[in-house]
Amino acid sequence: MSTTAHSTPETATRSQELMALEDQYGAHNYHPLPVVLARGEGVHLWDVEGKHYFDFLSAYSAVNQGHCHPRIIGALTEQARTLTLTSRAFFNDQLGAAEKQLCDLFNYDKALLMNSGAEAVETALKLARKWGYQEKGIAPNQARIVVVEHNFHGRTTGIISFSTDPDSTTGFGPYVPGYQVIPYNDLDALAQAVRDPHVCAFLVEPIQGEAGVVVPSEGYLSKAAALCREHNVLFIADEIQTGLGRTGELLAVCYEGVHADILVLGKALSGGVLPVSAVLARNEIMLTIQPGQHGSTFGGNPLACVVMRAALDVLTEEKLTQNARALGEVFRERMRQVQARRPDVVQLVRGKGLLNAVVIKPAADGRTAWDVCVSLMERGVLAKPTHGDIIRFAPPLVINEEQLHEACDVIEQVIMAF
Ligand code: IF1
Repeated sequence: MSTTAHSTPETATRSQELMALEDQYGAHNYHPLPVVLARGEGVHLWDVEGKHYFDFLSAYSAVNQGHCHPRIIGALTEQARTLTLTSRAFFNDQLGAAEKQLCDLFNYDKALLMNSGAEAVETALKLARKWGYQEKGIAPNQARIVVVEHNFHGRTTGIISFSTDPDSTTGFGPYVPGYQVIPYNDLDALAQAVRDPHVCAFLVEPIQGEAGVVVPSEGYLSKAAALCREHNVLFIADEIQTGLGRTGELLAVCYEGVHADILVLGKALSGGVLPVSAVLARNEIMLTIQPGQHGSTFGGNPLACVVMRAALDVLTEEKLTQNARALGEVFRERMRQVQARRPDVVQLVRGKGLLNAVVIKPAADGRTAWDVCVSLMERGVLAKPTHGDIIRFAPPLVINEEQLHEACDVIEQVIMAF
């Protein structure tokens, strides 16, 4: 029982009451902006007091299809009345078709469905190691996987073992061995690392999301994939945040024609309706895992399968990738105009499609990107800073040009007044 009092003032708003509840009864593993959301539709969010916001985070790119998309919710409610979970001890009538739809859309032999993104990344790492031993002939327990600095692939103890962010690693050791960290966007470092015959895979985000929408040099991904092929190393693309239309291509690796050996998807795979993630690979890799060697209670459940199929249908039929490509250009042009007027505030603008970031120079009085985000929130635009000075802007891909300009007007007002 908590010993500290958590009373809220008599005139507390509903939002304040709800924030106090979380403060008293919830773990303090986040520091949210002080807004309590109650309803969402498309690009729109409303807080408990009914105030409207444009969502410019999309739950970190999990809501590419917009909040509560009617087609996805329809599929969810229909299946929820029918059959939600059987476990994989038995077959169900939705999994095969869902796996086929994934394999056809992304051009792979097989799919393995999990729940969270971290679980899918862990699955990819296990597949790579298994392949390393069985197909590449690496000595037992000697497999190594190359990763990059400032990576973000999830929060499990296995994944944070190769994080370079002290917030992700400090106090969570001992760490899982078998990883080598090299600089991002550095082909010489990769060329050197993959020469080690114990290396079975290279895991990389095509654009680093959490690091602050860090876009690598033109050609990095294709040359990295070529180096992996040359040294019989699996190229694992973590497209959990960059995939599913977010960057203006179906996958961010498509900009360079790269077909990853192992593709990892999550977040918007369900349109933000429930957790579903997937790992896709060719037979030679996927079949290194045999019955009983990997799984999850909810992995491949019929409810998630139906939701995923509707989310993918919405993505393709509503041409969200094309919209992200076009409106991303509009957004960056608007932000560059703001940068030109306030170069003392906007350090740079970067991104692809509707995954963008604006780097803010801290003000002389110490105000930071956080303060910009609080001002944006007060004016009805929700975005979140990362690493102090970077604001990620990632609206749902269903946003239209009029809504984009309306939100950009707010961003411009806030930055001009900063
Ligand atoms: C949080 C960050 C983003 C991801 C990539 C795997 C995962 C993620 C490229 C794991 C998840 C989420 C996690 C969430 C906030 C958000 C995030 F700030 F943490 F780093 F997007 F950048 N690969 N990213 O981005 O997927 O297990 O969460 O489903 O932990 O606060 P997950």
